[in-house]
Amino acid sequence: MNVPLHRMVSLLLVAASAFIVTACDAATPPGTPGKQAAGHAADTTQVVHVHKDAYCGCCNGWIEHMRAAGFTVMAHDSADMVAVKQRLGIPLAQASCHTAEVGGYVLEGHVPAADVQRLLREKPAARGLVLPGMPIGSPGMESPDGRRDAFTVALLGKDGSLQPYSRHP
Ligand SMILES: [Cu+2]
Repeated sequence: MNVPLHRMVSLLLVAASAFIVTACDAATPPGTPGKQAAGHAADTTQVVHVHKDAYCGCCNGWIEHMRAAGFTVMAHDSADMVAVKQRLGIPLAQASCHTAEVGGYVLEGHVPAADVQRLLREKPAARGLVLPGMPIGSPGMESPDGRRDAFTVALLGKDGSLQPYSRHP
């Protein structure tokens, strides 16, 4: 059931965000916990601001993942995510569902918290991290059958260039 969704995603990324949300919701397991206390002590002093569509289920899954890793997350619903991505300098070819800001960096999509922590620790001269699409098995995109697709998070340069940042088998 995930294969058609996965194929659809790349096509949908340049389409209306409402379609992305629909695909997103379809892949989100029901019963995702709504609240989870952020109790871990970590290098997460900076608030993660997440821009998302109000009806995006997997966006909430990623938010819970970030909170579980110790981040403080503030969610901001937007009816025009394409405009948000353009404002924050996310190339549309790299688009996913939600777009986040933390510590002067942008985060596109279901980037694992460990990569964000490394980013904030190493502080490279870059615009941020991008994980285009919505890879099955990435944080917030967990599959009920346990499937995990390989994916690579890329470092987005200030000039729009991309280079591999972390590979997730
Ligand atoms: Cu998503």
